[in-house]
Amino acid sequence: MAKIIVSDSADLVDRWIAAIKDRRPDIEAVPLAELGDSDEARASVDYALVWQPDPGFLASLPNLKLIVSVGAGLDHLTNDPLLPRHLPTVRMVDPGLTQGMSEYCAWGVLSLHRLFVPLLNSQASGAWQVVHAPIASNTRVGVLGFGVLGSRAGEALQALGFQVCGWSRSAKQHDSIPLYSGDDGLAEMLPTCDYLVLLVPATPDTFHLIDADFLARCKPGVGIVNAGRGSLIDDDALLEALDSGQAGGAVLDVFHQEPLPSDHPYWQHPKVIVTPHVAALTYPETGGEHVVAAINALETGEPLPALVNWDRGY
Ligand code: NDP
Ligand code: OXD
Repeated sequence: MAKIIVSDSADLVDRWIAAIKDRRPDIEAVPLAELGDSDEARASVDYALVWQPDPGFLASLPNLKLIVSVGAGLDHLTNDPLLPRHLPTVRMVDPGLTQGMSEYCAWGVLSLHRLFVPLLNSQASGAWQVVHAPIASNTRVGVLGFGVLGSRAGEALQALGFQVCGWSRSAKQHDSIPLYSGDDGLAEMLPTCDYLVLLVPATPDTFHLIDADFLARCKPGVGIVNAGRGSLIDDDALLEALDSGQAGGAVLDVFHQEPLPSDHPYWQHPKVIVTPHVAALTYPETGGEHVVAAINALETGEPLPALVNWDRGY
């Protein structure tokens, strides 16, 4: 019997095991915590469904054939210098995660657009302070990273009435959303956007994508929603842009260091909303379909869904 080990937060492990057993009762799904340390136990593992595995753990499984990331992001794996990159690895694609991300991005853009922070401050001081938001149809949102999550978030924002455009690494097309790619595409798109939603993955190419030069090329007062990864933003540059007015506000879910240190200026900044990496979660009940699809594809020699290409970093 093939075996998959499951490592995720304690409250989710049993739900993953049920989700896998429902679809493939012939696979033994075991919590990582119950695997044991013997060579025999490690040799019995065929597949691994993991979130933040201990460095070196995956490399210690001699018969491992497939790694499935619990998250859409991969930095929890690439932090491991011994990650067995020769093995097929698949990113998470989960309708529940995608829906959550669309909700978060819509909420983040609306929070900035509808001046939610000043309104809350007015309430706190008991002030009846009327503020007016610009018309959404005259407001352009650029989604940086137009993959599984970015494309759905862009469509949700478009459904709310915003003009939406997207940016990706490779040139792509969408029926109703103009798309840009590469450095030239970014240069063309940036000055036209009132808000930017960040949904590119953390790779060497995207490290500090949002730096002083990038921010200077944006429309003055640009609002930033970062649901991708903290490494995308040079924090000093963003803080400077927020203080000078070049950036109008930021909704930030992900940070270089998590939890965000208690003395970080973002916490108290009057133009920043901080959320604790909660933009979107993977749900075993819906994500289980993807895990089993990946195993089925591996076993039957079909192309794997959401297979990671380590040469491009995601
Ligand atoms: P995908 O791989 O489907 O999409 C990534 C997108 O980013 C693609 O459009 C890709 O371009 C683009 N991209 C990658 N590198 C570059 C680059 N150098 N320049 C321009 N575009 C680039 O990933 P997902 O949509 O599934 O996930 C995106 C990210 O969201 C994850 O990596 C993770 O960091 C984050 N995330 C955050 C969560 C949270 O709770 N905060 C929850 C889940 C995910 P192309 O289309 O050409 O490949
Ligand atoms: C993910 C995340 O990558 O939750 O899925 O951040």
